[in-house]
Amino acid sequence: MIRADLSSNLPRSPELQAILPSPDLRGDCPSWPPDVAEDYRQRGYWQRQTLGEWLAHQSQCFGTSTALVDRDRRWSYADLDRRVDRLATGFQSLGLMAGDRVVVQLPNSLEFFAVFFALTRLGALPILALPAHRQIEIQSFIEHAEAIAYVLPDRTWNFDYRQLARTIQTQCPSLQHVIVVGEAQEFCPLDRLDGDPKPFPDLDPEAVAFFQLSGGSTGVPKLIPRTHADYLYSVRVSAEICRLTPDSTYLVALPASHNFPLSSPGSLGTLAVGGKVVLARHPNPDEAFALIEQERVTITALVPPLVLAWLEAVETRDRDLSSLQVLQVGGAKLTPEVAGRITPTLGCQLQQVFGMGEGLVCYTRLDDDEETIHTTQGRPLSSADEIRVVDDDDRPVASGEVGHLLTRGPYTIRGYYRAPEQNRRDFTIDGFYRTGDRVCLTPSGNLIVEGRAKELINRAGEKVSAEEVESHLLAYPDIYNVAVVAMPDRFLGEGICAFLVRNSLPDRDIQTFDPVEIQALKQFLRDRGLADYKIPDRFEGLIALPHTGAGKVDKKFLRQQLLS
Ligand code: OOB
Repeated sequence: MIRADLSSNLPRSPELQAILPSPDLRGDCPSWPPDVAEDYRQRGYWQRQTLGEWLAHQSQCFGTSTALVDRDRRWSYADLDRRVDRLATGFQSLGLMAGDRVVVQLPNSLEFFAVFFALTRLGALPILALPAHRQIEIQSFIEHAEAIAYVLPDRTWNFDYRQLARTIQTQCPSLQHVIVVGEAQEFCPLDRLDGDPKPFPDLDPEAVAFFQLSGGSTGVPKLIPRTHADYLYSVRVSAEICRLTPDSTYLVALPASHNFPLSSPGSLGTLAVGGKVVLARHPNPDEAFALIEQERVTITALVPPLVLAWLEAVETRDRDLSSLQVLQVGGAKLTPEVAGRITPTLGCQLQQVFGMGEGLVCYTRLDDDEETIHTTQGRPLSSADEIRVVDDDDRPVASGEVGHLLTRGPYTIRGYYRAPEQNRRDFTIDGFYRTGDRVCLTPSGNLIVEGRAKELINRAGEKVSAEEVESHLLAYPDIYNVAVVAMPDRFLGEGICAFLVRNSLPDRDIQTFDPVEIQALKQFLRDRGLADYKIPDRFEGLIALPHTGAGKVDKKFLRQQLLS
C-alpha cells in the first residue's frame, strides 16, 4: 500500500477536490457551441456518464465474465473495476488530482487498461503516447501539457524506458512523478499504488477525459482532447455497427492506446457489450495467430501492411483461424486487390475503417455488397456526422468529384489543446475539422480516400510529419538543405525518403550516400530521440533542391524522381 509520504507533492484532499469547481480546460480546449451541445444531449448522443462510471456499470452487468486476457493473466470485469478503484486511490495518495495531465506510454497489457481507467476515474487526464515514441515526442507532450506524471514500462527486449525517463526528468521541470510498470529502480513502482477506495471527485461527463495524439503535419505535437461523453458515444455506436455481442472476442494487435483499436469499436467497444479483449504484445502472425486459435478471437483490426504479412503467413502456419469473423482494416489506404484476397485467404469478412484521432470514423457495413467493401472506406458511423467535400476555396465540389474532406459532429473535436494558431488553420469558422484527406463521395454515400493534401507521410498507418524529420536532419553536420517526401512502398504503403544537399560538395558526380554515412545519419536521428518509425527509409543526395516557380521546394518533382 502506498502512503502520502511517497509523494513529492503535498497531499491534496479528495473531499476538498469534490467541492471545488471541475478543472476548467475550456480556455485550452475549444468546445462545441452551447446550442449544438444541447442538441447532442437532447438526441441522446451525449449521456450523463463518465468513463469511470461506465466501467463500474459494466462491472455490475458482467462481473465474472472475462474482460481482459494478457498472456496467462485474465481479469474479469469485476477484477478490472476493483483494480482501477485501488489504483485510482494510489494515484490520489501521490497527489494526483482532477485536471492533472499524465503521459501514459504502456504496451498492450492489463496495466494499460488499469492506468487509463484509474486516471480517468480520478479526473486526471492521460495523454496516450505510443510505445514507439522516444525523447522528442515524450518531452514535447510533457512540456506542451505541463504534465506532472509519466507512466512507462521498465524495458522491452531492446529498449530501456527508465533510461528515457531519466533524460526526460532532467529536461522537464513540470514532471513530478515517474511511475514504472515492472522493475522500477529509483522510480515509483506501479504495484505500490494501492489503497482502499474513498469517494472520487464528481466529474462532468462533458469535460475532457484524456488526450489522443494527432499525426500533425508540423513538428508541433497536437493533443486531441476527447470528452467522456463524446468518446463513449462513438464506442457505443461502433460496437453496434460491428455487431459485437457478449460472445465477441477482440484481439488488440495494434497499439492499445491508438484510437482505432481503442474505440473503433476496439477494446472499449468490446467491453461495452460484455465481450472479451485479448492483448497481443506484437501484431506479428506468430503471436497473433496463436492467440486467435487459443482464445477463439472473432474480430481484430490491422493496418494494410500487416494484412499483407498475415496473408503471406497463412500458407506456412498451421493455426486454426476459423473463429475469426471480421478483419477490420484502416489507418491507411487498402488497395482493392489486397481487399479481394482477405476473405478467400483468411476465411473472414473484411470491414474497411477510415477514421482519425480527432473524431470521425467511417465503416463499411457488414451487409454492404462486395464492391462497396473492397473499393470504399465506408460511411460515417453517425447520421449526425456532417461531411463536406470542398475545393481549395471551401466551395462544395460537384458530386463524385475529389475534394478536401471537412467534418463536424458529436464526437469530432472543435480544436486541439493549447493550439490557437493551429486551430485557426485546421478548423473552419463554423467548426468543421479540415481532415487533410482528399476524398470522393460515391452516390451511395460512401467515401473513397484518394490521397492527402497535408504534408504528412502515412508510413504503415503511422503518421510522420515531413517538416519534423527535416528539422532534425538539418541539425546534422555537413547537411545544408533537405526535403523529406513520401515514396511509394509495396509493403509500407508509403516510405520516407530524405533528399539531402551537403554543405561541402566533394565531387559534383558523387552525391550518393554510402552505407556507412546512412548508418551515421540514422544513428544521429535516434540519438536526438526521434521515434524509429520517423527515420527515413531512403537517403538521396542532390546538388541543390529543385524549386517551383513560386520559390517553394518542388516536392512533387522530387516524388516523381522516385517513380522513374
Ligand atoms: C487512424 O487515426 P489517425 O489519427 O492515426 O490517422 C488519421 C488519418 C486520416 O486522416 C487518414 O489520412 C488516414 O489516417 N487514414 C486512412 C484510413 N484510415 C485512416 N487513409 C486511407 N484509408 C483508411 N482506411 O488512422 C484511425 C482512427 C480510427 C479508426 C481507424 C483509423
